[in-house]
Amino acid sequence: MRYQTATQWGVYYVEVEDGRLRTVHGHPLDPQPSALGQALVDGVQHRLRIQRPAVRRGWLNQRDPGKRGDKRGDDTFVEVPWDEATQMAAAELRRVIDEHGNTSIFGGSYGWASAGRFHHAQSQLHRFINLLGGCVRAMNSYSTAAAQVILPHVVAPWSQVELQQPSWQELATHCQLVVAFGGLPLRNTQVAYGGITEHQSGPGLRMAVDSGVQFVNVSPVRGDLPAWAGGEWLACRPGTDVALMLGIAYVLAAEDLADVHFLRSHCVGYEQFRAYLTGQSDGVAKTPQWAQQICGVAAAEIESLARRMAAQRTFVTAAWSLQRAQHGEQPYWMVVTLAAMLGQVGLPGAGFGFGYGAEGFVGSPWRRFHWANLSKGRNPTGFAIPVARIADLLLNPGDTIRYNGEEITLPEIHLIYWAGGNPFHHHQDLNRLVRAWRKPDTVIVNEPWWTPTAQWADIVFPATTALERRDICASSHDPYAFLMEQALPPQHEARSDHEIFKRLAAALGVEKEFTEGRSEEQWLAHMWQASAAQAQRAGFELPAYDEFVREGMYKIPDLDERPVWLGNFRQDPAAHPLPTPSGRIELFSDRIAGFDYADCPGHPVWLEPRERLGGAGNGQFPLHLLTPQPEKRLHSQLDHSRHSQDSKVEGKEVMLMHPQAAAQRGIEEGSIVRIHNSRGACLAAVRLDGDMLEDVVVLPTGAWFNPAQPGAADSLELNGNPNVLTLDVGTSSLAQGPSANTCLVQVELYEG
Ligand SMILES: Nc1nc2c(c(=O)[nH]1)N[C@H]1C(S)=C(S)[C@@H](COP(=O)(O)OP(=O)(O)OC[C@H]3O[C@@H](n4cnc5c(=O)[nH]c(N)nc54)[C@H](O)[C@@H]3O)O[C@H]1N2
Ligand SMILES: Nc1nc2c(c(=O)[nH]1)N[C@H]1C(S)=C(S)[C@@H](COP(=O)(O)OP(=O)(O)OC[C@H]3O[C@@H](n4cnc5c(=O)[nH]c(N)nc54)[C@H](O)[C@@H]3O)O[C@H]1N2
Ligand SMILES: [Mo]
Repeated sequence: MRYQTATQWGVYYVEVEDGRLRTVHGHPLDPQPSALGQALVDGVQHRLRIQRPAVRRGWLNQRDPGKRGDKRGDDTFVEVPWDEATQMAAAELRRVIDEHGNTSIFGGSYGWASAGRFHHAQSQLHRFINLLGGCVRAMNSYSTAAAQVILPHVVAPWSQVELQQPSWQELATHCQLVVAFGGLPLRNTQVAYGGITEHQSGPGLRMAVDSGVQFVNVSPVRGDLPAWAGGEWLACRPGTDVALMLGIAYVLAAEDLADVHFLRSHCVGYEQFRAYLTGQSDGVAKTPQWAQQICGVAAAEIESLARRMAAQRTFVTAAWSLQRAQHGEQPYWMVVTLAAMLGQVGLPGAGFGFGYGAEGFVGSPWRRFHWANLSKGRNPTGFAIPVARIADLLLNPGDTIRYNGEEITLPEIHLIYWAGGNPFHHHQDLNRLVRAWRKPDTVIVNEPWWTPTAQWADIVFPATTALERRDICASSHDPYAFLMEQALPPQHEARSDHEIFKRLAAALGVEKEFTEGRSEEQWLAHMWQASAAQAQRAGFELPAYDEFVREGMYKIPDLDERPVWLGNFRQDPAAHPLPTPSGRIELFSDRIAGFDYADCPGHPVWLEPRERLGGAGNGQFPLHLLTPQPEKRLHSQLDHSRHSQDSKVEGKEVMLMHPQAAAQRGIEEGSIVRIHNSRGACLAAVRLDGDMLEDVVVLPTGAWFNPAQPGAADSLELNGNPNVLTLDVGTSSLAQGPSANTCLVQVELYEG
């Protein structure tokens, strides 16, 4: 039998015979189906599936809640019947709430889980836990935390930026020069949060190249722009783009290439920024020579790029990775500042935008429509931490952290509930996380597979995958609603997240409130109705739910014309002000200056990170480690599948290394190496690549955390999970985002 399904990386047909998933094909409506779909073939019905509810022995046997975490992650599990596991988890939730209150539960539960709108694990958890009085939640994302906090002060909310910025079509038609900090790695555009039907990034870039748009890839890695795009490569040291951008800005200002009229009519704060640029305010002129010292790009190249940018219709863009680093707010503020100085903001195919090589929806031309979500109710605690501050939360209760003009005092956490994410994939400095993770009394996890997060839990509920239930994939950045058919029965004793919480809700006396009397199928129809009402307000009509199910998909009508983002603002800034305090683009922000943060002052600045090539920490650890997204999987998902495992060497993740850096260390193609710094060490296999900076190494994320001695302070990690090496500090007091890309290491041949 053939069924259609949708994933975070595309839509597919799956063939099922005798209860086994046999083959997966891209759906015909996708012009470039992602090969990631192949991971489903053996990944779903895998021996690593969690078969039955399981409880950790040490948790069961330890009566003192304060000591229950001691062996977490290094223990065995006992399988227990569903009812028993449900009763145990319900009783523990009750106890913790009664003894310590709802702010002692951490339910942030960050993660990508699956693409369905109803079976969205985190929403199900939040809906359930809000009925019990709520929990501590998480704000912003690992993807774009710094961007989400800085950009509303400077230009517009992130949701507006990512959905309204220019499309590939617009760039192909109007733009002449795209300067891409972090390049446009199409590898990442296989994926889009909430699902994707037509992959348009590859064709979009192709269209722009064919129309004669020129590309400059500013990155430590040449491959961040496909070779066929014919672009230029400026090899910038990681974490130093702001210095390079300041060098460009200096040339624009010094050579009268800045659009002073636009800066006066549409921006505030250019004078303060200019005083910093010229050195008037701090005694350091940010000349191209100054920039070269920091970023490694020759001053002459910086000068010529600045002149080209001023002479042409130019689009300035940055990868999301640039803001996933210490002071990650600054490169984004500087991108906006450069575009403002060029004076082309609001012209078609010009200005600025972000993430064209980050996810597949960025730059797509579709009409944006907000489909109805599962209602999560209200979190009565109203309490949230910046998402990447989880280890701080667990380790340092009572501490106060600064965040975007507020102060947050961290409560003491006694229970963690996680559904649909993998913190042992996504968080930085995992050895620190291990210490933090052992502190709470109890960790409850819903997971389909025995991932590291399941292994580091106390009560584990087996969740179904998307192929074992019916759902609807429909995202605000994609034109289709797509039916996700149930292709397989729930495997072993797995249940949907909804069903898991429904049973817990029943045990805790809130089942009626949780389900509102609806079955899963009735919920799908109900959510469809809610979307239909939203569609009506947007001026079009959805088919009836039954008709949608029969057809299997629905495409929303196109808009006649897509407006040029910020076009109105350009034409008349008084009539169409930006949602910033001044209504203009803020190159100096009184609001941010008022926060008085040394690590994020009132205008964009170059700030020394804790670690960088040519800077702090470089003497002891000579190589900069980048940890980009993996080509062969979505984060850690389905890393056990053949599709992902075939890309490894001896089961280890492959790290890119420059031949010269390798030769100096007696390392060859295929060598197994130990990568280490003061935070940890892991093993990886080496692939040599001359097309990157000599002192940069690249180890993609996603290998499952596999410490040789779980829980030991600095155990060697065996699979190549780079997060044992990365730095766990906030981007700054403003956004407190993750700083994964600020990371120096040493590499040596492993002879163990
Ligand atoms: N060093 C470094 N670290 C990074 C990054 C980086 O660039 N560098 N990137 C960061 C970014 S941007 C992100 S978004 C994060 C991603 O981090 P995560 O989103 O946490 O990673 P995933 O591996 O997608 O985790 C999703 C989990 O949900 C499970 N799952 C799938 N379907 C279901 C379901 O239906 N129900 C339940 N209960 N579970 C399900 C999967 O098995 C998987 O374990 O990583 C971050 N970490
Ligand atoms: N196949 C696949 N695609 C994915 C994902 C996945 O897991 N797998 N994850 C998705 C998610 S959740 C997200 S948030 C996006 C992330 O999208 P991004 O954050 O944009 O992606 P990254 O791969 O982390 O980084 C892109 C490139 O930036 C370069 N780079 C890193 N640091 C610097 C720097 O300091 N300066 C410059 N100039 N360049 C730098 C790296 O060489 C890297 O290849 O990707 C999404 N796409
Ligand atoms: Mo992300």
